[in-house]
Amino acid sequence: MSLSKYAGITAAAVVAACLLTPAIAQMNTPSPAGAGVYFINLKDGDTVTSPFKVQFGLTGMGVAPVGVEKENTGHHHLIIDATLSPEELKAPIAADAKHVHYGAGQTEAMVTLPPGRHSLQLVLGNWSHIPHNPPVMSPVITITVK
Ligand SMILES: [Cu+2]
Repeated sequence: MSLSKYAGITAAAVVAACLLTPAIAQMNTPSPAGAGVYFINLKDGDTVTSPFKVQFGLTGMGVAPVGVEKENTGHHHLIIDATLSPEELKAPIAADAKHVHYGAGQTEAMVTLPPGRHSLQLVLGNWSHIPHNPPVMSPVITITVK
């Protein structure tokens, strides 16, 4: 009777939902061709005194604060002594001492680090902290803090 028909429709709907889920999960915000982030005032091999200023450069996109969902925008993240795995590039960026968010839309910051060598990388994140697709990342640079 109609129960089996209903169950059949439900099963089809569940299968469809399962097939759609991976596609939705991979749909992070697209970035336009040619978009890039870079360190304006630091280059690989520089020596600095802590605290030091870091200026975030961005081409081909704009800066928007956290929560503002606007095409071709994002906010800066400074990744310190870490890198993001392919999986991490598809999820909200962690928030800790190695993953610093500039969610108010800052384009520069004062950074305090202990003496020694440190790697730095800029990664743009969308309104919900998820890197774009393809990710907008600077090269990793290594600096020495005196
Ligand atoms: Cu963020």
